[in-house]
Amino acid sequence: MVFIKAIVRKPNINFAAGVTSVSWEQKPDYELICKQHKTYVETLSSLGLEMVVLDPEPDFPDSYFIEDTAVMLAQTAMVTRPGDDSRLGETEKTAPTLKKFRELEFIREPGLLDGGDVMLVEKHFFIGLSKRTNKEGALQLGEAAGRQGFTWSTLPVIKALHLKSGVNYIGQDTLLMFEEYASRPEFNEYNKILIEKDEKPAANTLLINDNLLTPKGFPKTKKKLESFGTPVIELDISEVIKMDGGLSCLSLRF
Ligand code: CIR
Repeated sequence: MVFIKAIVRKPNINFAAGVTSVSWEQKPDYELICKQHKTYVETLSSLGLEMVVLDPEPDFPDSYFIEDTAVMLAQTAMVTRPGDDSRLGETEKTAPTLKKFRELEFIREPGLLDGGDVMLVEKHFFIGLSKRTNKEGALQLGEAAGRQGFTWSTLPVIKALHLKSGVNYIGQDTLLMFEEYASRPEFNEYNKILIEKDEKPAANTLLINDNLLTPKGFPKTKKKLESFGTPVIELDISEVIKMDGGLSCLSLRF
């Protein structure tokens, strides 16, 4: 799939007040995340994507994790209902921009869904059931996707916040994943590259127009990706990882 556009939101100065399970050695640094975010935007732009860069949202410290607020389908954008209360209002902030590109659909109560739980592999959506995404949310997204020519299925999220914290499609029928997913029957037909236990954040590697964006600082994963053959671009997202996020969370690509 070729991406031509991406929407991102800049982090706000209070971003460290967002939800996280990570215990920091050093508090997340605002100047540094701004620099890392800028490099991310420039990298996507250099890969041919037209970037829509939204302003920070002071009321929502996690709102630069814009991926969680919508799922881009073929004709519509599904506006989500994020599963953490503190993030529910973020969708209203994303919707006006999405409307410029797609008709909108909405996950309705009691559905909950975070975009981070949604992995598209060619024409199939894997939807993770997690603390943030429930069956009703998955069903509503699946039915909308089904109307637009996609297939879909659900699976439980293992040992992480979101599905894509632990498994991502890197092209050529191959998934990069935590060991815990390797025996899942859903993934039987795919080639697998496994993430070592001490490199978990590297599972959130992002395929963009025949390049793999991977977080900096995970040499074993980098080596495996380099042998895979697709060009690898390392990005330093140390401050994003401190907030339980990764490369995919920072944009909506379409
Ligand atoms: C949260 O807990 O919601 C944020 N601090 C991290 C969200 C990461 N988003 C993603 O994986 N799509």
